[in-house]
Amino acid sequence: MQSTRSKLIDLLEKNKEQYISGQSLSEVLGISRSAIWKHMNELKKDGYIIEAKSNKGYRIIDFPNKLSENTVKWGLRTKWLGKRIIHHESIASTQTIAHDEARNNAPGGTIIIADEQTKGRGRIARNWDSSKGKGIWLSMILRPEIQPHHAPQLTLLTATVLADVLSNYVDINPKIKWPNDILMNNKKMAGILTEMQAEQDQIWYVIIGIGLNVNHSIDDLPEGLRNIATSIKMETSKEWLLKDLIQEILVTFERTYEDYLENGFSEIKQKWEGYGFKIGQEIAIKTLKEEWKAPFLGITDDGALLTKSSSGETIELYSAEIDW
Ligand code: BT5
Repeated sequence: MQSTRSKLIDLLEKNKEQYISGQSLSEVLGISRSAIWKHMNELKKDGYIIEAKSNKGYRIIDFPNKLSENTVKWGLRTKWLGKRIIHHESIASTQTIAHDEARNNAPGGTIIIADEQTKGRGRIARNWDSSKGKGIWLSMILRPEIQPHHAPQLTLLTATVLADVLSNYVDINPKIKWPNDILMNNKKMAGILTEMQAEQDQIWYVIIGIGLNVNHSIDDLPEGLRNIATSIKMETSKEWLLKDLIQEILVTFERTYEDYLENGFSEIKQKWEGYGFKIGQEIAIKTLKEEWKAPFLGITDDGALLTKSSSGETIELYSAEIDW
């Protein structure tokens, strides 16, 4: 259910051009005028700029460039994704909270975001640097009715969503490096971590974690990442509103995901290959048994990497060490 706070923000947003009186707010929301006044003070603490004029009422002037449940919800044009948002200023990892929430029956579409993660996670216990206020550190809970072995398709889907937002909204030309890195000029700008709880033929829930570097200058990155990572600001020379980018990601994700559930993976696959890093070019592959070079041909329906064996047959690789 929509909280009184977000209803209040909606009302103020819809009446942006004019003042709305305390009396009418209290009638519409069914709460006292002093309760309205308390909510207004809370919104100001969140960073909203609200003008209050004695015979006229309230008017919203500006919203904060600070994440909160309200700022992300304000103006969010999704049907179900992000209808419930849990925001933390500082947390070990949004993935951990998302797992706890999902186990406690949180609905699909629940979003966890944090300003900072102190133990952000990559794949196979690698770290994800998540410095305060600089990027989007977000996990979403999904409950798709798909076969568990199709879940890796969701990682590829998410990568195309991020690439679409970066191309269409930010206006840069990203590449997707198999399986889950978003690159700009050969440096990593975003990573995706998909985790799930499932039985043999049923998914209980999927958690998709997105880490996207947004307003980092080079000095905001740890030294070890400065040669291999980048941010939207480093590529565009300007600051971006995190809230706007999150909304773009959520809207694009919802549309793409619904389309995928209805029509399957083939469109995503095509799109992915359009963004694919080094498609058609030679890569160096290393398995436990051998090392060889072969062209990267594309991806399969279940997200495997399509290439040639050392003897020239087309093969699918699910995991291998690849030197790009
Ligand atoms: C990933 O892992 O790329 C998945 C990252 C997912 C992060 C999100 S943030 C929200 C949610 N909560 C979490 O705790 N995690 C998810 P992987 O492919 O394993 O890449 C990890 C490697 O990327 C590290 O070993 C570093 O080399 C590099 N790296 C770490 N932090 C980075 C950053 N901020 N930007 C670019 N590269 C980074």
